[in-house]
Formats: sequence, structure tokens, C-alpha cells
Amino acid sequence: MPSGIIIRGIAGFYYVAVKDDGVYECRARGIFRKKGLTPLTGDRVIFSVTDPAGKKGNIEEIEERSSVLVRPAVANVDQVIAVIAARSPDPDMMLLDKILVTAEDKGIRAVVCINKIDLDEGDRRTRLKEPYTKAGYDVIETSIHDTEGFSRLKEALEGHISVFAGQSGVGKSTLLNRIMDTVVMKTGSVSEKIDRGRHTTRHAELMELPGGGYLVDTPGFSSYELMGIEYDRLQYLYPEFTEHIPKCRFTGCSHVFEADCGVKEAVGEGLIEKGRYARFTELYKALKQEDEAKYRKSGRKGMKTND
Ligand SMILES: Nc1nc2c(ncn2[C@@H]2O[C@H](COP(=O)(O)OP(=O)(O)OP(=O)(O)O)[C@@H](O)[C@H]2O)c(=O)[nH]1
Ligand SMILES: [Mg+2]
Ligand SMILES: [Zn+2]
Repeated sequence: MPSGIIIRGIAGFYYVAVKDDGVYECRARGIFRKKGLTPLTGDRVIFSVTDPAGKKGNIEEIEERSSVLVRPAVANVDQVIAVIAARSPDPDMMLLDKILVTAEDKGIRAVVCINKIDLDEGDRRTRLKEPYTKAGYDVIETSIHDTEGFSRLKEALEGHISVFAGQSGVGKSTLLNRIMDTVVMKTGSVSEKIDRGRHTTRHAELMELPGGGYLVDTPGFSSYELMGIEYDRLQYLYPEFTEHIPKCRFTGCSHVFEADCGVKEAVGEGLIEKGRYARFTELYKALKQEDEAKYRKSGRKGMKTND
């Protein structure tokens, strides 16, 4: 039976791309529903052909997923490109950190792309870039007028299943169109979008890249929740904290409330950027509060279970 990858799913139809054999329109058999399993864009599947001429089939099997993203709903993503703009819109650093934390949590490689560097007159992009290179992330600077950073971005995408994530208006679709060398995604100015109240919400779709690999464009987020992350695990999702955690005096140090904390010292010495750390403490407190509220509700105050 042929195998392929789901590049798009709409209303119970799954479009499966098969190497050198185009795209098959497939249904999922009832068996998946019984198992509570729904095929996702990005799934590698095995299917039976029901109509060779019409290129139709039935999905028989879904291969084990290496990752599952919720926003966008895509399986097997192995790289997140977190896009911010040097300017217009001003970068939402909390959103950026949440995207990176989510990627770390799922074991997905993350790259930071600073777009619209043509609008940066000062040294803003350098200041934006530094904390993230220090944390060990690849940072790629791009603009519609530039070719060097853009080539680096194209290279980084080759052979991966990547998603673009970031605020509305940072230029994700513009970058994607340029990579595909054709207009596949609508773009627009931030104000235009707000005026029309338009949300480019659409089904997640894998675009096959000319250089190999796939890319998913994601509509800009207006809010972004960290899902399924325990507050005491958050610290491990900041790569630049790792080497400093063993220096804390207290085992189980939260790096928020305690003294003699290796992470705080590293912040003081400029080894961890203040902003990243401040946002970490903010997220930590929010997650902790959420957790406490959850246990109050379930009447098991202070108790923790693995559910
Ligand atoms: N000056 C400048 N403008 C850019 C650049 N890249 C994109 N733009 C403009 O920024 C606006 C928004 O671009 P989009 O590609 O639609 O942004 P997006 O991230 O896809 O936005 P959403 O789909 O809403 O999430 C458009 O008017 C683009 O022309 C750039 O490098 N420099
Ligand atoms: Mg877009
Ligand atoms: Zn500590």
C-alpha cells in the first residue's frame, strides 16, 4: 500500500502527498474514530487506493508521531521558526518566549527570525538578538530587501517540517511567499487587518519547499497559552539556565523566591538576560497560581498528582 504525508485536512478529507505521485484525496476509516484518533496534517500515513484514476483512497494506518502541536494542529513538526519584527509591530517578547518554551517542551528545535530589519535604524535588532544567541538559539535576521539572511533562512528550512509562529503582521506569510517564489498566502498591513477584523484563520497546510521539506504558515496569535507545562518544570525549558541550576543552594530552588540562587546570580552577572529572567518569573507565578486554583477546585489543596 502506498504511503505519504497529510498536507491538508478539510471536513473529513485528508490530502495525502505521495512522493512522485501527486496528491490523493483520502477518507479516514471508522476504526480511527473508535480509537479516538483523528488524522492530523503532518501525519505520515499508509492508505489503500479506492479509485486510482480519481486519486482517492482510504487511510489505513497512521505512523507514530514525533511531535504534536496544538496551534497550529500539526503532527511531526521538527522545527519552529519564531518570527518577530524589529519594528512594526513592536516585538512581543513574552509571546516569543512562550513559543520557545513550547518548542523546548515538545523537544522541537527552535530558531528565532528577526524580520523587517530594514525598519531598524538603531541597534535594536542587536539588542533583540543577544539574549537568544546567548541562550543557544540560531537567530536569523531578514527583510524583504535582504538576500543574505533570507538564504540562511531557506537553508535552515531544508529537509525539516517547520512552522512559522509569531505575532500578526511580522511578515510570516511574506517570507513564505518569497520562499515558495509565488503568492500562496495572503499578506497585509497590520492596520488593514485590524480595520477589517480579518483573521487569516485557516486549516494548517504543509507547503512543500522547493529545497525539500515542508513549511506551515500560522495566523498571528492574539493570545497564547502554555499548555500542559507544570510550573516546576518551566525552568528546564530555558536552555541558558541549565548550567547555573546546580549552583543553587537549595535543592528544588524555584529561582524566584530563594536566596543563594545560581540562576539569579547569573542574571546579576549578565550571563542570563534580565528580560528573559523577568518573563520567566512572571510565567512561573502564573502557572503556579493556575495549578493552585486547579487543586483548590478539586479539593486536594497542596496535593500533586500525575494525571
Ligand atoms: N518594511 C518591511 N515590511 C515587511 C517586511 N516583511 C513583511 N512586511 C510587510 O508587513 C505586513 C504584514 O506582513 P504579513 O506577511 O501579512 O504578516 P504575517 O506575519 O503573515 O501576519 P498574520 O498573517 O496576520 O499573522 C505586510 O504589509 C508586508 O508587506 C519586511 O521585511 N520589511
Ligand atoms: Mg500571515
Ligand atoms: Zn535557583
